[in-house]
Amino acid sequence: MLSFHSPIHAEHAPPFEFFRGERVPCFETPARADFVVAELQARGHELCAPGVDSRPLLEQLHSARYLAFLESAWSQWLALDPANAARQPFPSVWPVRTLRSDIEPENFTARLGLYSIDNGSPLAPGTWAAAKAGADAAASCAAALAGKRRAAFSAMRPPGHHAGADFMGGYCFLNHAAVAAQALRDQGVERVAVLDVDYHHGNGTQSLFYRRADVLFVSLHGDPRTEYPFYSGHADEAGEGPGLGFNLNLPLAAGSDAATWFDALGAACRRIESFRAAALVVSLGLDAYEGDPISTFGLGRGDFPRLGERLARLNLPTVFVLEGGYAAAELGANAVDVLEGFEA
Ligand code: OKP
Ligand code: ZN
Repeated sequence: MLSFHSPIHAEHAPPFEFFRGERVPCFETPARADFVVAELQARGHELCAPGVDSRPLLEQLHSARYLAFLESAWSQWLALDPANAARQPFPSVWPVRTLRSDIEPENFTARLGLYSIDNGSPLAPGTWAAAKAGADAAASCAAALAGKRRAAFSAMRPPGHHAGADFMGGYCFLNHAAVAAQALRDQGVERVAVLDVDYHHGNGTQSLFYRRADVLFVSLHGDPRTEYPFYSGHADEAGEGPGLGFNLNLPLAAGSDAATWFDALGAACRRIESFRAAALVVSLGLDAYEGDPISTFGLGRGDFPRLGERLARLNLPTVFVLEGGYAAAELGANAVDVLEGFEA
C-alpha cells in the first residue's frame, strides 16, 4: 500500500511520562514508527515523503490560539529558563467546570493545563514538527485518494485521535485522522466515515465532528468506565444538533476477546454502510492486540489480516492513519498485516 512517512516523527521523543507519581519511560516512542517503516520496506510497500502542507486543514479543525501555543510551546518553555532544555514541562492548573478558559493566562504551565486533558502528554523540542509532519502525511493520504488510489497509509507518530479543537491528550497533539477526513470533504467527498479501532476512545475526533452530519464517527474501544480517556466514549454519545445520529460508540468491557471485538466491528461496518459513506478514514490503533502493555483486549496476531479483510468489504477509498499500539516489536507486523489483509 502507498504509505507516507517522514523521519521528522523522531523529533518528538520525550524521555518519560508519569505513572503513580513516578517517572517511567514513555510507551509512545520513536521506535514504534521505525518498526512500522521497517516492516513496510521488508514487505515491499511504496513509501513516500508527505508533500501536502496541512496548515489550512489544521486551521479549520483546531483553534488559532491552540495552534499558536503548540507551535511555540518549547521555545516559550526555554524562554523561562535555559536550564529548561533538560526539563519536561508539566501542566499546573486545569480549568475544570466553574473555572474560566476564555482568558489565556500568561503563566506557561498554567497555559499548558488550559490546553491539556491529562498529565500524560509530554512535550519535547520537536513535538510541533513531528505532529505537523503527521498531519501533512494524513493530508497526503487524502490527496492520494483524489489521485484515484484505492487506499493510503500514514505511518507517523505521535498519534492524534485524543487531540481536539483546542486540547492535547493521550500522547496526541494534532488530530491526523480529522485532517484526512476534512481533506476528503474539501475534495468534494459528500459523506466521510471515520472508524476508530484503537483500544482507547477517540475523544478528540468525536468532539471535532460531534455537531456535523457530513462526517460519521464510529469507535470501538475499551469501556470508559475503566479505560482511558474515562470521560468520553459511552454508548449514549450520539452527536448533537445537526450531528445527532452521526456518532456511534461501541464500548467493550476490558478484557473482551476477539470474537466480541469482531461482532462490534460488524456493527460498526453496518452503520458505515447505512450512512452511505463515500470514503473511509481508519484511525488504526493496534493496541487491541493481546500483547499490548497498556490495554486488555484479546486480538491475536492472526486477527489483524482479518480486520483488513473486513474493512475492504466496505469497498470504499480508505485512508489508514497510525494511532496507538505499544507492543512496539510486533506493531509493524500487526499494522502491515491489516494493510495486506485489506489489499488481499
Ligand atoms: C493513546 B492512544 C499508562 C498511561 C496511559 C494514556 C493512554 C493514551 C493512549 N500508564 N495514558 O489512544 O493509544
Ligand atoms: Zn490507544
